[in-house]
Amino acid sequence: EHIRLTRDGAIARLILNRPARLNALIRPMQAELATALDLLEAEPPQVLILTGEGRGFCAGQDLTERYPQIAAGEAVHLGASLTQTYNPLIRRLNALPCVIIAAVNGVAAGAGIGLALTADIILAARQARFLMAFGKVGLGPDAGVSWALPERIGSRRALALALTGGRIDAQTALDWGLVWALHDADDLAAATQELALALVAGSAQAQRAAKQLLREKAPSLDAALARESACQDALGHTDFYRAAVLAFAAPKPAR
Ligand code: LHQ
Repeated sequence: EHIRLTRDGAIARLILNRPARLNALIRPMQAELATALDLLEAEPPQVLILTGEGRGFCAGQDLTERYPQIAAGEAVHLGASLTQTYNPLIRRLNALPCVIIAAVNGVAAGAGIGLALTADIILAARQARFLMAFGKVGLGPDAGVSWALPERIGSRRALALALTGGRIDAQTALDWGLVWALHDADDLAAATQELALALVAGSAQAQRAAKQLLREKAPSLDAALARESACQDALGHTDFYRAAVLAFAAPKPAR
């Protein structure tokens, strides 16, 4: 099994598990990811942790997969591969209502960056690297990277990285706002778990609303204000909000 999906209460973990190839993506792995997404969609956790087994996060598309075809002089159809496998995967991860934390334990290259960018919060090991490997193999950015990377680090930095096939280290990723926090490799799993636990102590509905409001930018201030009002109206009816107000504002018993 190239993908492991585990659950611990409201926290789910999706682990890329092909460590000998730095979790490079092959077809059976894509199929397993699709099955994992079926389960996550049917019963969404409050928090999903996305991480890689071994010393890599995800080295992107497995470059050996199409070797036989290319060596035999046959045509390869990357567009079909994207529309049939990568695009649905990225779309489905983005559409999950839960908070997604990516724990980038090592190198993220090519489509591996696209996977990390589906997360709401990215934590990384100090030795993690983000490598725009697409250019090196003569391809353009895919797996949502052309949309999500400029949104995180700005269009000029994203373009320069894409043009040079450049890599940034974890510290630069932190400085550029791609990553929320860095941890020593040995501490990353524990720090991720700690963040996940802090999140599940919060209101799932409020987190869902924050995701909706912030990930899809409203076209105007008025549209944003209208969306905020609608969300807040719904959240005002939740037990979480009512209990928090009661706990905060109840008159203190006289001493
Ligand atoms: C790999 C890979 C790999 C196979 C490491 N494939 N074996 C999407 C959809 C549709 C079509 C096409 O494209 C895309 C988008 C993409 O993702 S394109 C980008 C594809 N990825 C890359 O070009 C990255 C290629 N890998 C590397 O440049 C290096 O391996 C990095 C910089 C990631 C890691 O370097 P090192 O830390 O020095 O590790 P390593 O190179 O020794 O890798 C360990 C093993 O993993 C090694 O195998 P070996 O048998 O020698 O131990 C690598 O061959 C294998 N591996 N990435 N993408």
